[in-house]
Amino acid sequence: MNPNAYICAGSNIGDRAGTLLGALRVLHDVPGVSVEAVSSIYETDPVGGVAQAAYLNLAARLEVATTLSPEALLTEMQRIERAFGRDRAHEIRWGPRTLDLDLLLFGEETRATAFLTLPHPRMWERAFVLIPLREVADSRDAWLAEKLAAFPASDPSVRLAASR
Ligand code: A4P
Ligand code: MG
Repeated sequence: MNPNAYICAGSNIGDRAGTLLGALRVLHDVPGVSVEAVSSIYETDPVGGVAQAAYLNLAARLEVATTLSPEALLTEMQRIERAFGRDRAHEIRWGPRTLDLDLLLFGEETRATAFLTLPHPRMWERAFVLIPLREVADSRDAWLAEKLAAFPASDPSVRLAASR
């Protein structure tokens, strides 16, 4: 069976919602990737200590062909970030960006390289990731739903902006 991958998308510059939804359309067109579920869009307070505008964030569940590696998927995600105007050379860590695509989980794969760490090392600390992720967790990934249920279902820093 094809593995599920989970991603988080964020934007705090420009047409934030248009960017997030546009990025998902492009991702769905990547061979071997099917966007199966998309969460509501949330407006979220910036995390990371850099003063900047509020983000819009969402989470999505992808079904990924077994021929596509986690590294290949992240490479496609970074290509999409660039296509939506992301310029890593001129930005600060945790600072504002048109589009950030983070790979949270890829089946049961684990990685610990600079290019790719799986599961995403900061996901369990971030309400802006966990609250949308609850909406798209597959019953097939029972461990995930169980783990997410241990976190608060709401947080004042994560506000519903557009229901799915
Ligand atoms: N990388 C390693 N593992 C992964 C992974 N699982 N998913 C590498 C994505 N990338 C991964 O990422 C830096 C490097 O991480 C890349 O070279 C990639 O190969 P980046 O996207 O270039 O830089 P970044 O996003 O500024 O850094 P970082 O550390 O990934 O930050 P985060 O954790 O993505 O946080 N506040 C709100 N409310 N909403 C947000 O969406 N996002 C951030 C960025 C900060 N504050 C936020 C939000
Ligand atoms: Mg990132």
